[in-house]
Amino acid sequence: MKKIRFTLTYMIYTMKKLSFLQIIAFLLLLTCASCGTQDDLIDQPPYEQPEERPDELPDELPDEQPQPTATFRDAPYLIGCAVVPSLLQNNSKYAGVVQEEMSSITPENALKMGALSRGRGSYFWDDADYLVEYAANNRMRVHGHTLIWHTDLPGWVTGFSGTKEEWIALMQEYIHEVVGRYQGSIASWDVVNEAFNDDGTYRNTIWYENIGEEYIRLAFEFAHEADPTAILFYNDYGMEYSMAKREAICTLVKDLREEGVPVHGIGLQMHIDMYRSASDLKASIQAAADCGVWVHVSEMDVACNPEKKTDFTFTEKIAQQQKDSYQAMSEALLSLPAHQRFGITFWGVCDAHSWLTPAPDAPLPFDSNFEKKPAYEGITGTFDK
Ligand code: 9MR
Repeated sequence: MKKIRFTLTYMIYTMKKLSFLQIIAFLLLLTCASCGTQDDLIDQPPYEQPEERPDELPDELPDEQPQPTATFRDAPYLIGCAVVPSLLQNNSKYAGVVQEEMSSITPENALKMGALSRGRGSYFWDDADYLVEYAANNRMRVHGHTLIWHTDLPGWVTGFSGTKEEWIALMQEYIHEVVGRYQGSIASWDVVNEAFNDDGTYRNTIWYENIGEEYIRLAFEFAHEADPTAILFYNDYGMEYSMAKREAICTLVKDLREEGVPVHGIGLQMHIDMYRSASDLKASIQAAADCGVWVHVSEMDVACNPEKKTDFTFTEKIAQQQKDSYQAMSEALLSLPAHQRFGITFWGVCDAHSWLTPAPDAPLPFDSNFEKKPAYEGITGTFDK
């Protein structure tokens, strides 16, 4: 009682010493402090009783947590595949694998002249537009395949007759239209595809016949004019088995670059079979890299039934051999400086949709049910080596 009386006397004494405004401020402060306390209580999570702790630790500690397994998206280079718009649109498993695993796509056919060009100045863009938009929505790179090739040409081109200058104008117009349309959204192009025979001589294509070997240089220049930011590739198969072709491609690329022609990369298609030696793969990748350009393994698949036997079975032994080929390829790419690894593109999403599998075969890292094959691990197993 004595204590309360003392406190009241002290408060009255203090208040007498304060101005009116100071008293109001003091009272406001008291009110706010009490509001804060109530809010804090409301916000507090419900109290939880701590679980009872065992007095002793169990005799055996649980095993280490399993490490998450690497996926294609963890690769130290971009992994992609060739895609078909109708399958992306209508097959959810197909779309699922592309979305979960791929960082890059190449339209398998939608950007070929035969698919795009309906007549001079007339184009069918729908499929290519769809893929470019799909890639943008899924944050994937698009690699454009292919501008100048000897096959898959529209009838109006194979039937065209004109002077060399008219052929050059036709080619220029086409490259400007296509590359220009996708400027900034298609990162890279196979500008010229398969210009050499296996013996290293020029393939006698409609372009070579009508323009001469100069058509290659011109195609790169036209593509660069249409999109100066695009990475431009010479793309071909066979560098792993033909020394003559390897030599011809490397000489072409080095010569063009010395002349200042914008050639930025070599695409090695790599349609190989499981009997191809790891040293062949490595040597061809290294030869391309020695040209000082980007290296793209651009259409890889590993045929397991190159003899096209009708009674082919994909045994465990074959699966292992195929795995070794994919592993060797990834190791070869990883042996290059990072700034030269453009990536690996598989030619299809799964075995069922490969260009090879009208015949019995199993060339890709995903089987026909979109399940991962040993080949998948062959690749992911190289990532942290
Ligand atoms: O896989 C492609 C197939 O669907 C087409 O019918 C064919 C003709 O356009 O081209 C296939 O892809 C080829 C690629 O464009 C160039 N390198 C060889 C590929 C397999 O033939």
